[in-house]
Amino acid sequence: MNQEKSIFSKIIDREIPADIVYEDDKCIVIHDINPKARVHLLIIPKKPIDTLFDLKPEDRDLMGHMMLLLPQLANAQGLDGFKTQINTGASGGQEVFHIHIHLMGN
Ligand code: DGP
Repeated sequence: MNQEKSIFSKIIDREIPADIVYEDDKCIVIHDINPKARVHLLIIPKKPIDTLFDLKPEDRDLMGHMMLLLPQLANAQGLDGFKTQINTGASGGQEVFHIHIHLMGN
């Protein structure tokens, strides 16, 4: 695991500000600082997993939890459809090495 605290862990720990739309014991949801759609949310686990390549079998429930949140968040934002994206690895376009799901809708 990357030893340095990610920008998302700093947001989770309230060390830097973010526009938080949802939080529970497993994850936090914020507005992307550089939105690519009218609604662009990031669903971020509190557990600092670097990339999808680093997932362990014990992360199954956590990942399922985040997937189940997607339609709830979309409904709350008034979206009747949305796109999701998980960039993985530098060559996959990942910039922040702390797993997150992009939810984008217009
Ligand atoms: P990715 O390429 O999947 O790693 O996307 C990282 C996203 O995180 C990118 O769309 C911009 C967003 N982002 C980066 N830093 C911050 C930040 O400090 N606050 C917020 N809200 N979003 C950030």
